Amino acid sequence: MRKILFSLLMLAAAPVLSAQTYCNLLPEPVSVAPGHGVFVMEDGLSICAPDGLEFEGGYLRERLESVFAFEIEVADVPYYNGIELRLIDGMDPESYRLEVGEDRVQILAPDAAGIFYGIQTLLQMMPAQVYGDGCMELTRFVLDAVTVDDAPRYGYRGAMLDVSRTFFDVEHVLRLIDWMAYHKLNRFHWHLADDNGWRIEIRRYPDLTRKGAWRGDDEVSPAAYGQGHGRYGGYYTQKDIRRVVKYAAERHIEIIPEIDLPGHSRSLVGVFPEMACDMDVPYITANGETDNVLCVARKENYIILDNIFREIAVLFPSEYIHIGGDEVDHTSWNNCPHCRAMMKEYGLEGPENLHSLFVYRMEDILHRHGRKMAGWDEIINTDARYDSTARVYAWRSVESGRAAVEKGYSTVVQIGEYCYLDMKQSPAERGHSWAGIVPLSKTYSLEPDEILVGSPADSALIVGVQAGLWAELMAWPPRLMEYQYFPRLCALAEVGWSSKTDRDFEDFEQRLYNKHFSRLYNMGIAFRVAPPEVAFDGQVLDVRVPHPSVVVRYTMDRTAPVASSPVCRGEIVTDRPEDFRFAAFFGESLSSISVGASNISLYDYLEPSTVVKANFPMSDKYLESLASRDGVGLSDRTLRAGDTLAYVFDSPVDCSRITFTSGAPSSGMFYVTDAYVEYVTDAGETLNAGVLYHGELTFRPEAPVREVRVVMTDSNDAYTAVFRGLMIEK
Ligand code: TNX
Repeated sequence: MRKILFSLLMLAAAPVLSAQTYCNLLPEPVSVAPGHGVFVMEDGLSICAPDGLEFEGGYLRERLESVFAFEIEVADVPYYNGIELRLIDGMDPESYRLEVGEDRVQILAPDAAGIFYGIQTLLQMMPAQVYGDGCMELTRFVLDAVTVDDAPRYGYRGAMLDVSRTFFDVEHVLRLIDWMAYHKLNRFHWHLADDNGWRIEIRRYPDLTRKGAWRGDDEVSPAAYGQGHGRYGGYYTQKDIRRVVKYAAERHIEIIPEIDLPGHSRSLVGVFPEMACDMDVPYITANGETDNVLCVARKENYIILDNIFREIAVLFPSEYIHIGGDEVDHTSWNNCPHCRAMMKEYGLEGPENLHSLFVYRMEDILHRHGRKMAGWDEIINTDARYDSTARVYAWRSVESGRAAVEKGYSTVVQIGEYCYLDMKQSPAERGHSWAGIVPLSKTYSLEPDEILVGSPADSALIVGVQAGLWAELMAWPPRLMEYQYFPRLCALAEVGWSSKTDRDFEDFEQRLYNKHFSRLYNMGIAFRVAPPEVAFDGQVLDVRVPHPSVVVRYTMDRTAPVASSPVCRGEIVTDRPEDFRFAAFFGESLSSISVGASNISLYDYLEPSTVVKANFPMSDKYLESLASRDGVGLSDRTLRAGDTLAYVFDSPVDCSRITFTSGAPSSGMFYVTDAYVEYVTDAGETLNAGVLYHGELTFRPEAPVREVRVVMTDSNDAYTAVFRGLMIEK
């Protein structure tokens, strides 16, 4: 009896186990037709992989062997009770049919890519541990009979990674490629050079990586984004690059390399200053960089670039090479005698046209190396017409994407408000926000035809979609890269693969919770877990637990919940709702940000009358602003040791906690890197409150406070530092 009760309970508690093995596929396939019976995987299971599919056969075996206790043979003839991979004619590229029958599994496709995607779908029918490194030791697994017919919507399904602002080593990149492959993505756009680091070895110019790949006090480029005073950086040798290109190609992913020119070229100009314009008018770009624009008129520049791209073209077999072309500050061209003369000579109206001229020349160089050119959407800012094969990556806005399509260019959609995974996922999380908050639902809602296309004919110009991860903020906290990519990259993968009519956000979210999160977990990805929704109704804290696979934990002292905090099962009756904090946990290691009830104010702040003083240059308007809690103040120069900012209160303030934070309000960039905080008590004593950690410090004063001082111990790593008003809790 007990036994029966127990198994009934188990059934009730584990609905996922009883679901059909072909449910919860992601991206959603074109069609899934349930069959009759089951296919039993047990000892003796074999894989048939004929000529040309050796890699695919071995790949499938390796994954399956991570869940089974027995070994699996790969042969080139089909066996009874086997999985057969077979190439057939007459299907669309990258499509496949996966048939699970009672006595065999077949994957049919016109090409190895299609076979590979069929394998991915089959893996999704297995226990999620199939993505792990093998401790399950199953002796048997039963697949439900089914036929999946599937094909991608777009031929270009990409992910972009900026490895310049934050360097990710080869192992990181290989892991990302695996994760992409699991999602049927097929293009990796590798942003290899930007202001903050040159990441690819060029044999002809060893200084590019010897010097240009490193930042720090004695390097060609100063540190950035709070990386501190140590030597920071890294690069890929050509051997590394070959390894990554091969690894990706085996997984049917083409790599498109990018060298960002003629702006965003600080790492290049740092190594070869003569490549910049011949002038010394200072400028600061949209990204806060200086001296990062190449001179268009200097002939030798094109020889150097030609030599660089010759090596790049040898390393990367991709159809396209990306030359960047975004966000060029025009100050240097407007002031450089050679650029001005060039504008005159060619009858160019302004610097935009000089930009187009530069892009023409790059296109020419790439053509000479047998490649087509791709660039960010600024390359079509003028009426310039590049070769009909040029490809535009739309990023700035829907309008700029529309312009690319209207001008007839093959277009990749990486529009910020949908596809920039460096944007915050909610207001309280780390990230940029210039393109808005980009939650999962926003990425999922991308429908390129609807936003970009005037006529049905234009639709063919949209070659696909891509998620981009810019890396200014990726160095900290650890694994933020994974948090930003996932699960938003899953959403983008479905946008790229599944037809419009097969897509539904709620259904997608259910598939994530039902199964895909545990797949990601087994892949070893530190993905983002959404925080619970909490509201207070006057007596009860009502906590919405998003799904049974997630556990919500709480604290009653305003600290962030940890894995040992008590579990919350719905409602909590309390008269101190502001003290509660909640977080959602997935598995043993992942948790959401911590939140309180969203409809009450969680903190009781004091707003004492304050005067702010600085012994370094800061304008009066900023000093005044800093006297209030939401104030912001920028220093007029890079900070130095000994610089001090003081918040002086009119009368001593009795409070429980004081928080100093720094950095731009949305992104946290330009924070105060090296400083400690001290405060003066009403008795006139000066006490040390501690050193800043990533630009922040919270302390509990021992006595009423007259003054709080932030004292710099070293220089920060930008042309400015951003201070913020104090948060003083009652
Ligand atoms: C704009 S996207 C940039 C990047 C920044 C990014 C930050 C693009 C072509 N340029 O340089 O990293 O914004 O979101």
